[in-house]
Amino acid sequence: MNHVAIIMGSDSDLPVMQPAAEMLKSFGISFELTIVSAHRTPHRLVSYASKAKERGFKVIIAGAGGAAHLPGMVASLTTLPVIGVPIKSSNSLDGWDSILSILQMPGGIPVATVALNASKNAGILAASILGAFDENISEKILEFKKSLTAEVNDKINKLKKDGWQNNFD
Ligand code: RP5
Repeated sequence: MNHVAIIMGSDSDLPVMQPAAEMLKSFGISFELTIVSAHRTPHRLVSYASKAKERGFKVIIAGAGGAAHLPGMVASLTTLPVIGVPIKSSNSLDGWDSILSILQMPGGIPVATVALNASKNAGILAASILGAFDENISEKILEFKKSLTAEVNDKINKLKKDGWQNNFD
């Protein structure tokens, strides 16, 4: 059974959405990835979102650019948590169109919106939601966070080696 659904408005969104898939893979979380367009396949959107829970998904990650109605519409049709990824696409002015379309939801229909093009964070957030009920996933997220700390520590040491003064450590 796939635990996470990754959907996007177009195949042109794939390069931006791929890091979400890679994060899920690294945590050993199963997912499916497909195109659902709010404007070009509205009936598919209704059908996909309405069936997502009965199909066994626990979280939906939805990415779209421009007038990005996909995440909000999906959230209106399911009780599953929906994570929205605003995408700076070919039809975006500067990305704000997509950010605001996904972020500024009316009261009652939340979409957990990550930063512009930040599908990596969407993958981690989806894992965190599943990790709240699964110790194995939670441990993998902890390891991932430790690796981030180790990376920064290496950079701190490199700065010191390069001669930058630091009286803290
Ligand atoms: C949005 O329009 C999609 O999510 C995509 O970001 C954008 C452009 O789509 P294409 O014209 O590349 O198919 O609905």
